[in-house]
Amino acid sequence: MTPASARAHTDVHAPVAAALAAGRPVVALESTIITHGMPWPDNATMAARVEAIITEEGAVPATIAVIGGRLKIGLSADEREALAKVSGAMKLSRADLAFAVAEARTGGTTVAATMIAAALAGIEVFATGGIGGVHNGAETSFDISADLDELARTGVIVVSAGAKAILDIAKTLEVLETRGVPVVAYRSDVMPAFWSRTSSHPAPLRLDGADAIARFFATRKALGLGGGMLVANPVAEEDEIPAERMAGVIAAAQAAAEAAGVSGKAVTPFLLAKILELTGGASLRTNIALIENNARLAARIASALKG
Ligand code: PSU
Ligand code: MN
Repeated sequence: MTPASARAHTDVHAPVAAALAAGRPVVALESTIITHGMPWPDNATMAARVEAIITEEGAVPATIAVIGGRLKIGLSADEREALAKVSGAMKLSRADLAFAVAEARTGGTTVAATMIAAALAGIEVFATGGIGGVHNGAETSFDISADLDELARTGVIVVSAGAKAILDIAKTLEVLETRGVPVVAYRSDVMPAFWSRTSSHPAPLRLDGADAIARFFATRKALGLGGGMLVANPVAEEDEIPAERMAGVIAAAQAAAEAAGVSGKAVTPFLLAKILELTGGASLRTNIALIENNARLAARIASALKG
C-alpha cells in the first residue's frame, strides 16, 4: 500500500484505485517505452492497444509515469496521448525518480522506476517489452541496468520478452542469479531474445501456465523471500525476427553507437532507434507484438494471483 508520505506526490487514476480497493487484478505498464522506446505515433497506438488488451483480459491497466512532478499510477487517455508527444521527457530510474517529482518534471519510468511505483501502489504484476541488463562490453563500460537490482529488491512480477539482444544475455542471467532473482521462461526451455523466440541460453526455470507463475510468486512471498521475479515470454512465431538475422543488425547498431560516442542512459534508446532504421521498421512491428503478448500474459497472472 502507498505510504502516507508517498501519497502526497502520487495520483492514482480512479479506475485503478477502485480495482485495488476491491481486490481486482491490476497490471502496471512502463512509460520509457512511450517516451524513449518508440517514435510517435506508433508509441501512442501501442500504449492504447496494450491497455485495451489488459482490459479485454479482465484486468485494469495502470500506465505509470511522472507528469509535471506527479507520480501517476494509471493515466487517462488524454494524459497518455500527451505523454506520447512530449519532447525532452526524462528517462527515470531509481536514481532520479524523486528528482523528477521534486523538480516538477515529466518523464517516462523505466522497468526499475515502474516497479518502485507499482509496489508503492500495491500492484504486483507489470508488463514491459524487455528489461535492461548487462550491456556488451560492460567489463569496461560498467553499464549494467538498475533494472537488475530493482528485480532483486522489489516484489513485483515483470513480464518481458527476455533481455534485449543488444545486451549480453549470459552476463545478465549471471547477475540475476547472483542477486537471487528467479527467471522463468514461459513455455520454453531456452531464454527468448526479445525480437527472437530463442537464444543459445537455457532458461533457468520454466513454467507453462499463468496459474503456476502466480503460485510460485505467492510461495516466494509466503517463505519471506521478497524481491521480484522475471518472466520471459517468447514472441509469437509469426511476429519474430530470427536470431541469425538480428545478429548482424545488432552488431551494426553497436558499431554506430561506439562511433557516435553514445554512453549512459542514451545507449538503449540510440540502439533501438538504429535497429528500427536498419530493419526498415520490422523491429518496431515485432516490438509492438511482443509487448501485446506480454500484456496478455501479465493480465492472466494478475487474475490468477487474485483467484
Ligand atoms: N524495452 C523496450 N524499449 C525500451 C525499454 C525496454 O522495448 O525503451 C526501456 C525500459 O524502460 C528499460 C530501459 O527499463 O529501457 C533500460 O534502460 P537502461 O538500459 O538504460 O537501464
Ligand atoms: Mn545503462
